[in-house]
Amino acid sequence: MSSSSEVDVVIVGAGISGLYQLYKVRNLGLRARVIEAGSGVGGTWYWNKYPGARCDIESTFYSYSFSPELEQEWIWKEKFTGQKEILRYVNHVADRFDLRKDITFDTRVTSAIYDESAKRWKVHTDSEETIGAQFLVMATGVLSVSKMPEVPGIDKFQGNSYHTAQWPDNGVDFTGQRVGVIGTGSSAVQSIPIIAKQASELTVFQRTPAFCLPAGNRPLTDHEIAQTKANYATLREAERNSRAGIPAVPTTKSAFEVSDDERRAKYERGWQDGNFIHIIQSYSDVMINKEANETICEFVREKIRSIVKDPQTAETLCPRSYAFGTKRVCLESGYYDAFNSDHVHLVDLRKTPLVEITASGIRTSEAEYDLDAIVYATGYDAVTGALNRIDIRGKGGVSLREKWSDGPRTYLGLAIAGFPNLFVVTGPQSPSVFTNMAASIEQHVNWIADCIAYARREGAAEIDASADAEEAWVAHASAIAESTLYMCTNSWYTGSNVPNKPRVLLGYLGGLDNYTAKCNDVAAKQYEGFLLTPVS
Ligand code: NA7
Repeated sequence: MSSSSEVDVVIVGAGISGLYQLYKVRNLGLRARVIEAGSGVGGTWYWNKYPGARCDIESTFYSYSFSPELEQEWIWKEKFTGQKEILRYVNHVADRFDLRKDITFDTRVTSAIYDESAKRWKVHTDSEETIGAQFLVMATGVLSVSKMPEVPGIDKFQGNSYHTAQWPDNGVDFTGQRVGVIGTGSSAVQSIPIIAKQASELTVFQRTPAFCLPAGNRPLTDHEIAQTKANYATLREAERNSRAGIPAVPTTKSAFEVSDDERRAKYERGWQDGNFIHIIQSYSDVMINKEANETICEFVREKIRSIVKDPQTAETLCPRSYAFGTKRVCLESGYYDAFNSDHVHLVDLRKTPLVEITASGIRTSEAEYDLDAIVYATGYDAVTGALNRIDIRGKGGVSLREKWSDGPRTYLGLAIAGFPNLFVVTGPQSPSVFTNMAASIEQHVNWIADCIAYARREGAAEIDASADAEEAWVAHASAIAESTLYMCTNSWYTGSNVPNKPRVLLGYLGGLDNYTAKCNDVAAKQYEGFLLTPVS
């Protein structure tokens, strides 16, 4: 039965972004509804229950900073937190701030249509509800639409198939099974060592090898936990003022201004620390100059050769076709070592491409592999995927899909010209994907809440990014992207993992610090680049 209701703000998604956005708009005294497709809170951490799922940012920084009380009462026990513990934390936050009462679970938003005369959004759900709201915040996440490979026969397989992003709640026991894993990104790198411990035979189908650093995950000592708690304010300040949402000392030195030994020692510290961001930021030119970047690539390749005993397998695992850091670097816990086991095999799909999935397994151009289970660790339609799934129509009935047919266009990654009163958390052309996501999320949500408060204070019915401001931001973001090595690599960062997706860098590379300064400046100048329409 259809129903309708009216609120001030609709928020789509109850992950880390959506929950905090709800908290913030409630504090403005606004009525809000959150619509969430899952049966619980957590977003990415709700869905990604695959074995070994773990955050690649240290727990000290991958958490909310808005509540000092929460920071003090919650204890992160490990250096890098696993999925279950993050989900426990997000559920704790939902309870502690009494957020659940405004969240509707198991419901998808199907369309959002802007009513120009009422200057309000009409949000439709798959449970036939229509919710009217002045503001619409898309907190749909960057890795929330999973992607299967474009290979024939997927439905023919008679064994069990799993995508890492839709893992069964009760887990999977692969004991005694012949398992195939397709993909070698972060999800595969994290799950393979665990699947290898159970499976009788594990075959990994690799198209592009990943650069991996050892996570070096370990329990935090009581002293470390106490130190973090005593210094949270300073740590958070450093986090916010950093390029990637993790405190780091920026350098203006080229990789070639130092000796080979000094350079290696720096990379070694990043390697030992499981800190790929420190390596990416180690020298000023490593992400813009191929030769400088190659010094990191070769450092990692040497490490791979030192871990993986079979020289042929080691070479196949060595990335060569792209620059370090231009695909998300993976943190591994026994990934490379897994290939030292006799029952773990590596298939190089560059040499013997995937032909089809058959009833009994996987066929490449060279061989047929009989399997009991296939794990698809084949990634996501990232950043724009979840937004484009919803039929979003702004002024003049223009659909967001049409507007973005040549690639996403936003102002600050937060607003879209012609789509008034709509905001995006972790949107395209925001720095989120290149940062500690938690730090970016808080910055975005705070800014959006302030902007909504401003519009209401000003008595505006509508606040819309101007086409000029959007144009300038897109040009600025793409000029930075073009000056780096990121655009040379096919990855989800550039949208090139999805057929026919426009090849555009989906994040902003100017740094979270500079980006925050720009956003603050826009706000200080009465939301420069936005057009306000008064209530008529
Ligand atoms: P990723 O990083 O996008 O990895 C997907 C993997 O799947 C990658 O190795 C792909 O190879 C591979 N893939 C995708 N399609 C195919 C086909 N058709 N054939 C063979 N191999 C294929 O996704 P993840 O889930 O691992 O990680 C996503 C993010 O989560 C990660 O970046 C972290 O931020 C956390 P390709 O590289 O395209 O050749």
